[in-house]
Amino acid sequence: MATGTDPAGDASTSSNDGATLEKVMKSNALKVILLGDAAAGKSKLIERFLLEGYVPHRLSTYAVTIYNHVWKKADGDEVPVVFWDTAGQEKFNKLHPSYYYQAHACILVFDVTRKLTYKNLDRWYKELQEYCEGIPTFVVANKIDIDYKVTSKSFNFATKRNLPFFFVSASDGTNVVKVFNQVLEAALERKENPPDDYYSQVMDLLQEGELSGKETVQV
Ligand SMILES: Nc1nc2c(ncn2[C@@H]2O[C@H](COP(=O)(O)OP(=O)(O)OP(=O)(O)O)[C@@H](O)[C@H]2O)c(=O)[nH]1
Ligand SMILES: [Mg+2]
Repeated sequence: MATGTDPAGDASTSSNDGATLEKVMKSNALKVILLGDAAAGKSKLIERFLLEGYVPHRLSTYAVTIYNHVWKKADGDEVPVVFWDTAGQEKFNKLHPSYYYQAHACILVFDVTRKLTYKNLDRWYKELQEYCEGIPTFVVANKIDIDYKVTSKSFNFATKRNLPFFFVSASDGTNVVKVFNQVLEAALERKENPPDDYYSQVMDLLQEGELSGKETVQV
C-alpha cells in the first residue's frame, strides 16, 4: 500500500467566522467538501494533508471550518482551493445545503472501527446527490492504523456506485496525499466542465442577482 506524508505545499489558513464564509461563497476557488459522521476523522485528514500534522486529540467541528489553500499543480500552475471541513454531528443538519452549494468534489469519510459510520454513508451520499448530482466523490475508509487487517476486507459501498475508494489513515498518513491530489484533479475537471442541471442554473442566477424576491421560476 502506498503511503503519502508529503507536505501539501504552503501553509493554509482556516476560519469559520461569518465574514470569511461570505467571502468564500463568492470566491472563484475550487471547493472541496469533506462529509461523514462525527468523529470519522474529517478534520484530522485535512490536518494531515494541509499541515502535515496530526494531534490525537478530539475537538468536534462546530458547524464548518474553512481552509484556504493554494494547490500547486505538477505543471506549475497555482489553483486556489477552499476545503470545507464540515461537522458530522446531527445538530448541524440544517447547515448541509451550504456545504453542498457550488461544491466541486467531495471526500466521503467513514471510520473502519465503527460500522454505523459506514452504514450512514448512504444517507450522506443521497443528500449530496440531491444538491450536486454527479459530483466527483471519493470514499475513504479511515483509521486503518488501528488494525491494518481491515484492508483485506471489502467495503462494497463505493464499488456498487462506481466511486473511487481508498483505505487511509490520518494518523500515519497512509494514502492521504494521494487521495487529496486525485480529488483536486477531479474538482478542477468538474469546475471546468460544470453540469448543466436545473438546480445549478437557478443557483447561478441567484448568485448573479438575476432573480429578485418577487420573481418565480418556471419549471
Ligand atoms: N487511530 C486513528 N485515530 C484517528 C484517525 N483519524 C482521526 N482519528 C481520531 O478520531 C477522532 C475524531 O477525529 P476528527 O477528525 O475530529 O473527526 P471529525 O470527522 O472531524 O468529527 P466531527 O468534526 O465531529 O464531524 C479524534 O480523536 C482523532 O484523533 C486515524 O486515522 N487513526
Ligand atoms: Mg471535524
